[in-house]
Amino acid sequence: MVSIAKKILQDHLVEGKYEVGEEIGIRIDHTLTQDATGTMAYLQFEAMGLDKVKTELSVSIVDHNTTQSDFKNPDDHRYLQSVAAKYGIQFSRPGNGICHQVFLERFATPSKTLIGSDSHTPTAGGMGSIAIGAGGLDVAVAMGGGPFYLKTPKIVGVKLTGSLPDYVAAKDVILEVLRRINVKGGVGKILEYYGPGIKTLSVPERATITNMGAETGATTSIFPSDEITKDFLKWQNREKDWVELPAGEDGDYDEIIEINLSELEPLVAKPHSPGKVVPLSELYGMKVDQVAIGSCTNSSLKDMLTVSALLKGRKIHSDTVLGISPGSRQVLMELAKNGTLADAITAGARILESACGPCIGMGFAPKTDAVAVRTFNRNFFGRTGTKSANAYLVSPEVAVAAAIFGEFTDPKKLGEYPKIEIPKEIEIDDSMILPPSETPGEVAIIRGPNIAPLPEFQPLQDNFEFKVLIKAEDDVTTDHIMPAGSKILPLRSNLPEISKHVFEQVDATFPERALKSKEEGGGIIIGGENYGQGSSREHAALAPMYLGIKTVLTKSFARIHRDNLVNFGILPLTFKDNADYDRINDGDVLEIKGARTALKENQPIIVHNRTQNFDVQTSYDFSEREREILLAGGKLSYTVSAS
Ligand code: MIC
Ligand code: SF4
Repeated sequence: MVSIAKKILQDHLVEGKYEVGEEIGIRIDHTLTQDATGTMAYLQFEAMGLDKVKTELSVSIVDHNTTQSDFKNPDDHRYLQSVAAKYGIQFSRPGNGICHQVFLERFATPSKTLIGSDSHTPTAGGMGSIAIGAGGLDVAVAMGGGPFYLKTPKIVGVKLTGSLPDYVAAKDVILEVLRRINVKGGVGKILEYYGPGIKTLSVPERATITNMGAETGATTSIFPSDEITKDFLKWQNREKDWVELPAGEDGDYDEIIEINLSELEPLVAKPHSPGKVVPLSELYGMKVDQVAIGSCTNSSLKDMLTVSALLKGRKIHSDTVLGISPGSRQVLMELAKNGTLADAITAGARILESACGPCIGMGFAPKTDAVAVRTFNRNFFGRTGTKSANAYLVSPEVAVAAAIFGEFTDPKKLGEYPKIEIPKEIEIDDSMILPPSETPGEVAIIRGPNIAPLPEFQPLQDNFEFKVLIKAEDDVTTDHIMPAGSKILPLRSNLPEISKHVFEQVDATFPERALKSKEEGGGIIIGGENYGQGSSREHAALAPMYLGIKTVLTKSFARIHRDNLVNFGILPLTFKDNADYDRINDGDVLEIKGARTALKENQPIIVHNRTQNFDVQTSYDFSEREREILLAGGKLSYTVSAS
């Protein structure tokens, strides 16, 4: 047998040889965008000049920018709605829910390939799709019928045995994976779950695990498609979408991780990394100021019913605030209809919109120096919207206990673990998902003043002379490079404006210094290990490009960010000898001679430090296609000129 992941990838192979580490091109069946990355993706799709998407299914979901403190968010929504109507895309309106939850409920299909302009696209892996997060431009190209390129990943089998004890949740499974392999351990790999333990997990629980698998740096994560998947699809009135994908066996994998579910205990990821996992018991007694429950990781009906059942008949602690965002309108509607929403409200929960909300700093920011306990997947520095806050990631069960007792404590104190009955039948109402127009020729694209045109892309220069503008440490996230939050996220369709916030949390003078050196030839960023981990936001490449950044030289890159840099014509190079990282200083002037020739001939690029007069040997692992993209000045120029 072969693993599920390998089978789906091979079935979709259109270019290259399936060999670990080699670049392959795969056919993409489904695409997903959310609004914060979607506006840029659709501007790029428009620039390709096509009449219609060429995928089986493309979905545009509005869930990130829903604060609407002025015209910017609603302008973007109208733009996205008009684009969807015109180009054959399903449009999930604001209020309908978080992209991954909505996609899982209404669209995800076993054995299909999906790419999404959001790093948590692997949520659909809980349904047996190969679901990969990518930059918006890659999604735009896939909508145009182009393949998606990736390095053939290793397939790691995650063997689950046993069953989860009471008060231990799916979230603890993925926290355990992170405890073992940390935030880089999944790079170049797909995590495929198998073993008898999977039969104890529902589709939403599987999706919690595949969703947060993104935090390991993995290409994606996937579960088999079995009777449990079939029942979920039936429940969603989509039984026809079911395809069986039998679980793999020990011999199918390049590596194996074994987890006995029965031995797990509640875990917590401490600030500021999802990889800083410790047993909850280590934190018992620590005061908790804020609890937020929701996000694409933990907002399914099962999660929400558990939360309501635990809150029932209790009141939250007077020093702790609690916010709950149900993952979708479908979930919210069920809670409202069966009355369990009232249990949460009575307990003192603030019910937030079915959207990303606090997960991406869009409202519900915690107080100064807060301990914020969240069921989310990321606790990067500054992401809550309050710089001094410390965010801890936990399961919904642990979150409720913290809200009730005002401190980290054993959730068993809440009494017997509630037995959750999921309603046999739920109301399926897709009226907030608008199908594309039947007369697309008549649809005009609506562009408000917040939608700025795309910048011009120049072919790669041969010679560079640039200043080191910042020396970043290990594990710098895209939230460091291009922060989100309620002030900055609305600027996603306006590059000149959003670029004023690059590296704001780390060094607020960066944009100004970068623009100055742009006039003198441009800048270079020096980075540590795993540079650009986290989000798929291509703005973390586009905005630095706009500020004149030509090259990023690091110890290593996170996958999506590296691809985004290539897509926008910024050279991502790595040190041949990491010791050179220490020799370069902020402000040094570096130069590269003959970059075009080197790339054309697939020869190494040497970076000369002019200030200190030494050479830095660098490496790259670009495929021929990527070298051509870089030479053309980015993927858009490359794609448009190729078509
Ligand atoms: C995130 O969780 O960081 C986001 C916001 O959903 C991002 C996408 C974005 O920055 O728009 C992601 O995960 O890719
Ligand atoms: Fe939205 Fe948070 Fe999920 Fe990103 S991680 S898609 S911001 S809920």
